[in-house]
Amino acid sequence: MLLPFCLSVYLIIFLTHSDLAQSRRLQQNRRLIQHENNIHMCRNQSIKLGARLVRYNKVKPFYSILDCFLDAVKRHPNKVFVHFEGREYSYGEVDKQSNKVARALQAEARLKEGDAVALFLANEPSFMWTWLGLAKLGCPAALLNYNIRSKSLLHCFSCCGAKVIIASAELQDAVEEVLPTLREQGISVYLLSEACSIQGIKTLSDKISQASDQPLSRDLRANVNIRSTALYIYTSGTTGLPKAAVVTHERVWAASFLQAASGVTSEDIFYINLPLYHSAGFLIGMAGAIDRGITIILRRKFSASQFWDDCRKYNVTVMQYIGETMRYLCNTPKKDNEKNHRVRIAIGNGVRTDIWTEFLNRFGDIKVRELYAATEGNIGFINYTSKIGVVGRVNFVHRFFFPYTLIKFDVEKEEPVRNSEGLCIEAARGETGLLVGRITQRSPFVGYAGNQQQTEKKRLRNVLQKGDLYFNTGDLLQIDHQNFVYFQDRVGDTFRWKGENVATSEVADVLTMANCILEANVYGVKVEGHEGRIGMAAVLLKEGEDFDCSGTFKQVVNYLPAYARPRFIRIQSCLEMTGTFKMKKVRLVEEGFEPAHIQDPLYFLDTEKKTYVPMTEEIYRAIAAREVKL
Ligand SMILES: *[C@@H]1O[C@H](CO)[C@@H](O)[C@H](O)[C@H]1NC(C)=O
Ligand SMILES: *[C@@H]1O[C@H](CO)[C@@H](O)[C@H](O)[C@H]1NC(C)=O
Ligand SMILES: CC(=O)N[C@H]1CO[C@H](CO)[C@@H](O)[C@@H]1O
Repeated sequence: MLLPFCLSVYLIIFLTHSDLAQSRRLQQNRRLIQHENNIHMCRNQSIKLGARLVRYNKVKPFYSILDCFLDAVKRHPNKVFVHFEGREYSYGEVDKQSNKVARALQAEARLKEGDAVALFLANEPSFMWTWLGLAKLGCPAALLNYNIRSKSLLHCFSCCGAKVIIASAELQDAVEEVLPTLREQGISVYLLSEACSIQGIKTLSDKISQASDQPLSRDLRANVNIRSTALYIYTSGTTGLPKAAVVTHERVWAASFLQAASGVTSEDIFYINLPLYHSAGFLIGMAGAIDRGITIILRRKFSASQFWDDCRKYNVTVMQYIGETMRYLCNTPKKDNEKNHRVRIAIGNGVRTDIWTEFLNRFGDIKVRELYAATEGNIGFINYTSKIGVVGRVNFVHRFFFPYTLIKFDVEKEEPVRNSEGLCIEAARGETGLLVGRITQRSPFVGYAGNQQQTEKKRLRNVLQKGDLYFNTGDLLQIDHQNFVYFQDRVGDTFRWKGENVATSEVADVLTMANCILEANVYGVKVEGHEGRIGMAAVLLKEGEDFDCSGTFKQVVNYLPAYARPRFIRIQSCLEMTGTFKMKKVRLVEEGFEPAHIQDPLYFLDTEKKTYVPMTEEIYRAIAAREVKL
């Protein structure tokens, strides 16, 4: 009998074993019994986690992830909390450091409970203790992506309503660029540095080092409860600039339980190489590690060549991944010792079936916990099956508690198919459909901070009945005859490259600011041997203008992070529209960037020459042969 358990209102865990029995019928009984035990353990574990969340919903005073950290500090002050660039920081040290941060900010910025503070920080331990310090003051933190600049940075900053921004010293230039606007708005700008000669930027490190490390009173955060906003995490929705998803304390708990649900114990050592500004790194990685009371190995950024050496050096037992991670690891040259490590669990999402198989063949018996969830979404799946390529398994009990469905989607028109009554049509078994989750009391959609319009856009009405309301995930999935769920693609106006989601309209806005471009249609195209899709644009030039290779390059590089830049630009004499005046993308996406197949003038963003250059067969071949770094 298969039993699903609801871990929380947002995350559902699927436990299943029948596929194992099917696919490995020939395996010995012993192995099967072992597996049955695992299933029971998982099931027991998820009952326990579900019960914990129910308890946290009631207990007074509210028990937050910060309280959990403080308990871990009491239990093992000398245990290493984080290893970073050759230094280790114990639970006790990080706690004291966060007290100092909280006291410095209290004195300097006069922060009080509920004030949002924007963090513009690199992946380093100061990210962790600055956030903990803010939590001690009852202040929600907005986690800004450190790759964003100028207009995007200002936009992200302003949508969380913060009056204070704290930046890493290495990001000083990016802050300086937007400083005049910040000052106009009366924002206090702090740099984690001892000195700074720029007027309007205050230093914080000196104040932190002078502050007392004594614990702060719990009264400072007396009003924080499970429904309070803990964080703002930015997501690239379907349109426009990034949006700040409101992350409540309840959601922090739900996400941090994923480690426990994946079988991580207090003995494990967790490797974080994903950015802490995303929910994967911050919530599943760091908050999850706090929940388990374990040691984190933190890296500034992912490095495929260092990966296994780090794992061996620090005895890493649990790794986190996104689809790209596994592909990059599989692309490294084969070595004799590559099965020699202690990694036993991998938690993440987005790995493709072929890569998943290759990864296991090369790096040994690692339990892959593939999950599907959106930061702001109201449903999620985690793979508890042994079926490669599957993100989860569904059944009727789950659908009863968390009603969702896959509906037929017209990729050409980029909208759900509706029948004569104006209702959506459910996709058949084995057919790809758009995943939508009904918005209910139990599975709410909190929405985006300060952006009612975007929140509304993610809502889909009249789906199966007149007047009903669903959350539109923007993801195409497939459910097969055995109830296994497969991720297919992402629809709408985003593409995903290097693990980041990019809103095409944001890129288009930047392109049309270039002098020569009148209109731009931005989309992502597949590149052989890479995860996701790389940015490409079809553009219409202004009357009488030629394409300005270097001007457009400057525009793109000044305003967009590397992963969002259109690497290919195709000049068209008119941009094709749909009946509802949306730009048509489907054919452009299919046509890709092969010069032999495209009559329009085609350009390539050459990072070495620092300009767009005409796209040639030679460049095309070099990309295919991976001689050009994308
Ligand atoms: C799960 O819980 C049941 C009873 O609640 C217990 O009998 C069983 O041994 C547990 N299984 C594991 C693997 O912990
Ligand atoms: C890793 O484990 C080995 C053997 O148990 C131990 O000697 C070593 O100190 C550990 N390394 C770290 C960084 O904890
Ligand atoms: C819990 C569980 O069985 N998870 C599985 C998810 O899929 C991978 C790929 O085969 C398995 O290795 C995991 O065991």
